[in-house]
Amino acid sequence: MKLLGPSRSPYAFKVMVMLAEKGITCKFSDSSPSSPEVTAANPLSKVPTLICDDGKALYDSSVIVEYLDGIVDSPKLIPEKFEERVEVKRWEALGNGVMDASVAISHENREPEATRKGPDFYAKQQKKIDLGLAVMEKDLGDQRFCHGDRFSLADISCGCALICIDIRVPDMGWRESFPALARYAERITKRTAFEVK
Ligand SMILES: N[C@@H](CCC(=O)N[C@@H](CS)C(=O)NCC(=O)O)C(=O)O
Repeated sequence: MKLLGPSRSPYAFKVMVMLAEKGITCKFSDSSPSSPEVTAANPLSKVPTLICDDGKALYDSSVIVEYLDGIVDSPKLIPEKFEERVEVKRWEALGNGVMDASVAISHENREPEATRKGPDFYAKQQKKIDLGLAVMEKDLGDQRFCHGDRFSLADISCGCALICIDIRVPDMGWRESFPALARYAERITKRTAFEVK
């Protein structure tokens, strides 16, 4: 198996954490979305793209993590029970949405100031992050893990989203407004799997 996509992509990083948590060996290629390797495998030219051992390409981090959880039984990071599965996937969507908004802001910040989109764009993305974190803060409460009593894809998604904000929007200062998430981030990012970067 080979994972295409630089670890600075938060979506690729999410897959790398999943690989590490599952103990799956995989080759990595620091390929950009427009590289020939990615465009040949993924019609959407996006990373992460996973090339499976049979040559099949999988894309979108959500599909890739589902695949990885399925090919190795333990530890199970996406619950099998329907309601729990949906709940964990909801956390995943929340994490991905916060990453989308953070990535959108950081991309815009790289544009020349004169051609940048206006304050409405920034306010819209910031609102997604603020409201997303507010739901995470409320749902996490004083639990040890995002869902249930053990580590799951919900934690990978939430942890990666919080790391993504720190990297992409470093001056956001979210920790004061979301103290439970701040404590959680401190704890969860100490897991070995989050040190794969
Ligand atoms: N929903 C996708 C998002 C992937 C994504 O947008 N990746 C960015 C890199 S961080 C990309 O490939 N951008 C190139 C493009 O959108 O053309 C996932 O979870 O994998």
